[in-house]
This record gives sequence, C-alpha cells and structure tokens, in this order.
Amino acid sequence: MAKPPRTEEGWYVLHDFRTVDWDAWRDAPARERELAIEEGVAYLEEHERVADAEEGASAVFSVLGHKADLMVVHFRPTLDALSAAERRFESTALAQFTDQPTSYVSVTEVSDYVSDSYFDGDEDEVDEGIRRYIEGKLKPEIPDDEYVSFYPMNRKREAEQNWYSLSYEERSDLLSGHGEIGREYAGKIKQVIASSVGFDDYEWGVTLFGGDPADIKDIVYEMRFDEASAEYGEFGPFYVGRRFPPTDLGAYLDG
Ligand code: 76R
Repeated sequence: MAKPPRTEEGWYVLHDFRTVDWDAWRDAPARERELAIEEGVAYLEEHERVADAEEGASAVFSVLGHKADLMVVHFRPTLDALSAAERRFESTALAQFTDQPTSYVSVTEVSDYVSDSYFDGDEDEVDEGIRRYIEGKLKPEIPDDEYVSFYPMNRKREAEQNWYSLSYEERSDLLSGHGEIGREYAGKIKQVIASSVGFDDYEWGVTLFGGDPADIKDIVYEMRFDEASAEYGEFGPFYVGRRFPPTDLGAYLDG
C-alpha cells in the first residue's frame, strides 16, 4: 500500500447554493418582499459576524448562470455548527422564495506534503512562517469584494493513472510542481482546498478568490497543463460569482 499523507483538519465548510423563484418574487406583495429582505440581511449579517459560533467565517455571493443565484459559504469549527447555520436559513422569510439546487460539504485540510516537521510535532523545527501558512489554510479568511470560483474535484483512480497507487514521494513531487505554479499567482489568487472524502461526491472542494476573474481562468488553465492536474485531475461542475455585502441583498433581488 502506498503511504497516505498525514493530514490536519481545520474548519468544516458548507457551500450552500440557492436559486431564487423569480416569478414568486415578482408576484409577492411588497411587504412580504420587504420582510424577506430584512430577514435575509439579518441572517447574513449575523453569520458574517459569526454570532452563532466561537469562530469561523461566512459570506454571500451572487452566482452567474442557471446553476444557482446565490452561494452562501460558511466555515465553522464543527459539522454541527454548519448544520445549524443551514437550518437557521430555512426559518427566514427569504427561504420560502428559494430552493437549494445543490450544496457541498468539506473540511479544510493541510497535508504533510507541505511540511514534514510540522507533522512530526517537532515544535522547535517549525518555522513561524510555515505555522502561519498552515493556520491560514485551516482557518481561512474570505476576501471582501472579490470574484469566486467553486468546483469539486478528484484525483484519478484509473488503471493507467491512479493517484492513490503512486508512492508518497511521487505525489509529493507532483504537488511541489503544482505549488510552484500556484505561487506565481501570489497576491492575485487565494485558494481554499477542503477535503470532502467521506462527506460529499468528490474528494476536494476548491474555492478560488480573485479580484480579476481572468486570473481565476488563467490559474485553472495553467494548472491543466501541469502533471498533477493534466494526468490526475478530474473536475466537477464550476460555479462563478461575486461576493456582495449583505446590505446589498435587496438591490440584488429587486435588481
Ligand atoms: O509544495 C508546495 O508548495 C505545494 C503546496 C500545495 C499542496 C500540497 C498547494 C499549493 N496545493 C496543494 C494541494 Mn493546491 N490547488 C488546487 C487547485 O484547478 C486545478 O487544476 C486544481 C485546483 C488550485 C487552483 C490550487 C492552487 N491542491 C492541493 C490538493 C490536495 C492534493 C492531495 O492532498 O492529494 C488539491 C486538490 C489542490 C488543488 N495550490 C497551491 C494552489 C496554489 C495557488 C498553491 C500555491 C500557493 C499556496 O500554497 O497558497
């Protein structure tokens, strides 16, 4: 058996996608729409403040295209807190105008491909920079006012290309080449990699943030040519959107 990487988990993540029933929205009396907006804004503000848990982060995004209209992303220390956040939305007057076409559950993860000494528990050997880097991966901040792309992905498990039967060293080499490309996008793209093994239909959920949507396209495209993705990447559906402040919910709905 090839050696699995050691991993550390951080916050659990829910990507909660919603479509708006635009016909029902247009037909609803003004006071019902106002109440829905008021409760929707209150829900989003409360969750962005993380009033419901000890720590975490939340944000709302408008999504382009037919797959969804809104994506609400929650990071929380436990799966239970995520479940509570999801259920609480259902009790708002906004929820009756929405459906949940899809969702994604995962947990932020760092593996020992990044740093052996961190995982060896060798406190003195771990560079402060590495420690901060790992903490930032496990407990990510969500950038304001940026474009987002979310997609689930797998590493292939096929006869000719099987990530899971490569040796640890081979996987580690491939991911360090992958990391080199990634670092060319420093300052332009922030990525959150969360494992969904055992939780959802793919193996990872990838959330990319960038001020310029073309940078999101460029990093995904460039990585397609890199062996870790070219040979072993398998991708699910993509969702693209933009973060907005909760107070803009009314403007979004009444657009
Ligand atoms: O040695 C190193 O520096 C590598 C650090 C690193 C690891 C271990 C790293 C760096 N990633 C790692 C693991 Mn990544 N990443 C993706 C995607 O679209 C695609 O083709 C893939 C989607 C992007 C865009 C991206 C970006 N990465 C992983 C894993 C887990 C693999 C496993 O454990 O088997 C996946 C699924 C994955 C996918 N990666 C980086 C980036 C960027 C921008 C970096 C460098 C910057 C940084 O480290 O923050």
